[in-house]
Amino acid sequence: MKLLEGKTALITGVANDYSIAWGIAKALYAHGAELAFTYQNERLKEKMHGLVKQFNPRLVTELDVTKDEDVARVGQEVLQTYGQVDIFLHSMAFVPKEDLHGEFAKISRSGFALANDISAYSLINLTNALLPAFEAAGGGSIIYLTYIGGEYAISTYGMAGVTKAALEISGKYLAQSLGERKIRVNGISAGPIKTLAARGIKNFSGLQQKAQDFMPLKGEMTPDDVAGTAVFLGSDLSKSITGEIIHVDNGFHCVRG
Ligand code: 0WD
Repeated sequence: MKLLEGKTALITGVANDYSIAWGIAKALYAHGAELAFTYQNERLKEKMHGLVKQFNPRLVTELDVTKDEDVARVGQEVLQTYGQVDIFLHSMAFVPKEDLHGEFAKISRSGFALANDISAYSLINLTNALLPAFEAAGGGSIIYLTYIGGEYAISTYGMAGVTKAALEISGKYLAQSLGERKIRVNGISAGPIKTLAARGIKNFSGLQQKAQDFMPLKGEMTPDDVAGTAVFLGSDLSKSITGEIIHVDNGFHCVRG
């Protein structure tokens, strides 16, 4: 039996077919989920429609999480199109370059606010917009992507780590407040994976190599390596797990050299 048969998943954060969200979308679909997609802006519209055609999605819609009207509209569109939602994948992040690469003490007020708005607050406001659709399903599973730089200071990750700490604790408070409605909220803390967002991080290859040297399980990680955990968290196999963060990082989190 397919683990996600009869479930509908909203996938955010596909920028291209290197995105972690893309690897997860493929796996959710293979396990029987029906998919809906968002893309960040008009510029990506045509490319996204071409990319996701293979999943026959009924909804492919624009979503800039800094716009309240986009967030509210997506919640309504999901409910109108599918009548419910069972899985929401949050796979988005942004930090202005100057606040990612500069000296940490020099992070700007506006950069701090924007980075947290896009990377962390979006989990809260999108969840809120999707509540009617989750309620129609009688519960569901929210899955977000995070990184160990939210737990420890990792050089070159800086402000992005601050947003991950905010995202992770937001996930736990959401888990607490939505538990009665059978909505679960869990994070996947992924190891370094070469994507568009990763390329924005200074010396990402160096960081990736350093992590790989320490990882108990060897080898470069890909989105497909993360996808199985998303299938598990989206499925009823994990029905008693919420407020959790699973490290899918070849074991990097458990070693200190
Ligand atoms: O090593 C990595 N790649 C890791 C990534 C390790 C651990 C965690 N993560 C996290 C990221 O922080 C992010 O939360 O995984 C998530 C997905 O990241 P990704 O797959 O590495 O990156 P990417 O393919 O670039 O997708 C992120 C997307 C954006 O792409 P851009 O073009 O900015 O690189 O986030 C989306 C956008 O599609 N995004 C937005 N979506 C809606 N509204 C917005 C926005 N304002 N800003 C960015």
